[in-house]
Amino acid sequence: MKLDRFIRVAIAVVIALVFVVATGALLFITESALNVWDRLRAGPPAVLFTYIAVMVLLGLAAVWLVWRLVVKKKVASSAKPARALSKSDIKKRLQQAEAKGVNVSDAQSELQDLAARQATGAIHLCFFGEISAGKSSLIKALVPKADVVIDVVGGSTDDIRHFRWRNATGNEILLTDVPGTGGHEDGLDEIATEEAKRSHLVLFVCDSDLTRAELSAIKALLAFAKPVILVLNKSDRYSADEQATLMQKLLQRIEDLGGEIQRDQVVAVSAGGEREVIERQADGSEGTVRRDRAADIGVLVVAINRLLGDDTKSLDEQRERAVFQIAAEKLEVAEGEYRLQRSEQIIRSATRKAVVGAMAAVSPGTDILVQGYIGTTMTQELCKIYGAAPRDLDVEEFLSMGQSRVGRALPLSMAVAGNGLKAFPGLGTVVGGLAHAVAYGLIFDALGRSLVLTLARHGELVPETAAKEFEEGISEHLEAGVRRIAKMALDEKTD
Ligand SMILES: Nc1nc2c(ncn2[C@@H]2O[C@H](COP(=O)(O)OP(=O)(O)OP(=O)(O)O)[C@@H](O)[C@H]2O)c(=O)[nH]1
Ligand SMILES: [Mg+2]
Repeated sequence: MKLDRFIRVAIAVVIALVFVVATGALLFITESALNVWDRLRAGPPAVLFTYIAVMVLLGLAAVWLVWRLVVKKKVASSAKPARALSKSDIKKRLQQAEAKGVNVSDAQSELQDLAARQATGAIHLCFFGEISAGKSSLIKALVPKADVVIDVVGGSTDDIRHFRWRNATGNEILLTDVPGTGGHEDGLDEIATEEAKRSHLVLFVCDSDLTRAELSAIKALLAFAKPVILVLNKSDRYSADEQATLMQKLLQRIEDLGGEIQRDQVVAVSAGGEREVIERQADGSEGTVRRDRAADIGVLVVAINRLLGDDTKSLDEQRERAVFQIAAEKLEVAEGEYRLQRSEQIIRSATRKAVVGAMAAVSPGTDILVQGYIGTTMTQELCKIYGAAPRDLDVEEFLSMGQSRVGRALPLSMAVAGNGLKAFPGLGTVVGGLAHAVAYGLIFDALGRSLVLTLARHGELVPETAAKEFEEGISEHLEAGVRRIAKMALDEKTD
């Protein structure tokens, strides 16, 4: 209670003092201003106007400085542009990335492949769907000579094959057989999905109601503006009533997707395939023989012809845009790899400087550790790699937040460093200064890595988030970097 009263009195005294000082300052400023004003008015008008102009300029400069320092700069967004990419857009992006040193070969070969396909003028139809839906069988039904692999065991197609087919309208058509999705082999789903996106038209093959995975695959294709025909295969397995109910369900699901697939683009067929039948032989014995099942794919051919008959030019433009999008995605992956690689170099160089600095210092002070020149440079360079343009204040804030966590992290870092150095034989226990240097290096390394993680996630420097990441991930980062940084310190020592 007594203390409370004391604080109140102290605050009252401070308020009184502030009032007196503020009043005095106001009086002083007013008097000076009036004085200057009177003198200016008495003098020549040119001096008055020059004076006003200088004051206005100084005011504007101050506002501009405050704006630069305090108000957030717009961060260069890495988000994808909403509009479709044009040829010149994607070419420009490739050139810019290549100039930076990004490996653009994957994206580039996507465009080269497109050019080669465009030169032949062929229309690509891709049979896509889950394993064993009957994609290869459908191709065989359309092109009996096609040497596709058909098997009851799913996963029989494991690469991309094209088969020539001429339809009634005389279009040059290539039917593409791709691996089924949902199999066990890694990477095949991606190969199949990419090829489907490269085609003009996708025949999405299913053999029963659509699963959640199939629905999301169709959605992904529609997001690439792919024309899709939904093919219910193996309809011979269903009675007329069952088939009607199933078709009704499929049509409903397609409608729920937003009506981008017309009702006449959903067809029920039977590719045929083979079936095993038990036959009585001439000698009276029974044996199993394989017989071809008759195919019934007329409605599919009609649906294909209707779509192709429409306007192959706009199909071609749609396909081109889809491939540009694939190329842009590949470029983004390459840019991500490039950023990681460059960040690695920046962190390594900062860590090395921290280790060298700590070894050179007689008694290195932790206070200058993170907030010093090395920390600032590393933060700015990493931000630049991720297209973030942080305010100087944000960089300072992040580093000072990081610094405040260093105190707690240092003992742990020292312990990890000491342990790590034990892995190098011949050092014995005389590793005091060295352990310090490694511990400092580890902290820099952890700081850089947590910053990269948050930059990759948010695309900008959010000091609090990055500092939190540093605090939470520190023990993991320390353990991950210790051998590398201990070796770095030992190399420096022997140099
Ligand atoms: N009953 C019936 N079976 C079919 C039909 N079409 C294909 N099959 C059978 O379904 C199985 C799988 O056929 P595939 O053509 O190899 O299927 P796929 O989609 O190419 O399979 P993956 O390449 O492994 O993804 C085979 O045993 C075919 O005989 C059909 O219309 N009716
Ligand atoms: Mg197949």
